[in-house]
Amino acid sequence: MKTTKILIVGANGQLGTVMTEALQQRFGLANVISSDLVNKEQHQGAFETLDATNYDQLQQITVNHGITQIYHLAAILSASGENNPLYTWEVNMKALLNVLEVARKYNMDRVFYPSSIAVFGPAVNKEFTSQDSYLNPTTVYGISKAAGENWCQYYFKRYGLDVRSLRYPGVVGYQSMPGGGTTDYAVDIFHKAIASETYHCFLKPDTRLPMIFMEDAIEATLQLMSTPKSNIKIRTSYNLSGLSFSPLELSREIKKHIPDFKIVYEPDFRQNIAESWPRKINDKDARMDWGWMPSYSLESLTETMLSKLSQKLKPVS
Ligand code: NAD
Ligand code: AKB
Repeated sequence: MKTTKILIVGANGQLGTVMTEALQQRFGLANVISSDLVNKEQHQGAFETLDATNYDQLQQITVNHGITQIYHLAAILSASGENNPLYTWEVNMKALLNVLEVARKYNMDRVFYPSSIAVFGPAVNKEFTSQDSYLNPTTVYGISKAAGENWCQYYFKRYGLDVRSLRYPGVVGYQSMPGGGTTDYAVDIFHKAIASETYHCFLKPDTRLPMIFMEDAIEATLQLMSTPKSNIKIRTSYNLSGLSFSPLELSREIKKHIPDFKIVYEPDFRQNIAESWPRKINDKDARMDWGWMPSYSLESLTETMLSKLSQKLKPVS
């Protein structure tokens, strides 16, 4: 049996930072190679500088390290994507196709591709969006993720490549900062609350969105990737649910711990993006096929974010 050697593409990002550590713990430091556009020296173990839109670089790293699995996390997210639509399409699609091609050519065991709730648009039942809802995304990011999911299924059906994917909701974690998404407010708000600053929220108070705590997002990914192949019935991408809340509900929960916390609402272009997305996700297929069950509620997410961030951001005396 060959040793599992994992390449993480986009390892410096919000998810990559935490995913790298989780995979290193599970597979050993020597078997996980992190990569991104620049080396910020934030990871233990081997790091490779990689622009995933460059096939030759990706191939070289694959050969040099004998890579058997790729976790492809690099992307331009929803809000940043709207500032430069064609560049976003170019990065999101080219990088994915390079990953799929290199994985096919080198007969890799498995590939992980994160999709998003952004694949959904105005056509769905927003209150409980089911797996097979019609996809009519309104952002270039959502369009690229919907196309990406279909490419993953194509590589599975045509070449037998074992690509697995999750439609993550907005990820909330204390370990890293989010990068250019519409759900970023749900992390930023905690940083302001702890700094005793007013939070200027770019969404309206009642904008409820699907979210997931970082620990749950990582657990779901590891669970999906270790499930026997025969249990994976969906080869586009699995709906995944954690919890749902609005800025008003989150701010009320924060105020239970920090009564003086203040939030003001100044919606911008991200409001339209948020309004095009589901408010709650139905993930019954993930629960049925590989036993998914989230652990965090709004109460436990808020408590954990506040206590972990307070420890992390405490001034050194
Ligand atoms: P992020 O923006 O924080 O990180 C993305 C990383 O990709 C960055 O470190 C960036 O430098 C890197 N990158 C960009 N272009 C690259 C390129 N050409 N080559 C190599 N690296 C490149 O994103 P994230 O929040 O960590 O998200 C990871 C993945 O999960 C993305 O595919 C995203 O669409 C998906 N996702 C994230 C969320 C969320 O809430 N964080 C929700 C749904 C889906
Ligand atoms: C974003 O807001 O763009 C991401 C996502 C939900 O895909 N967090």
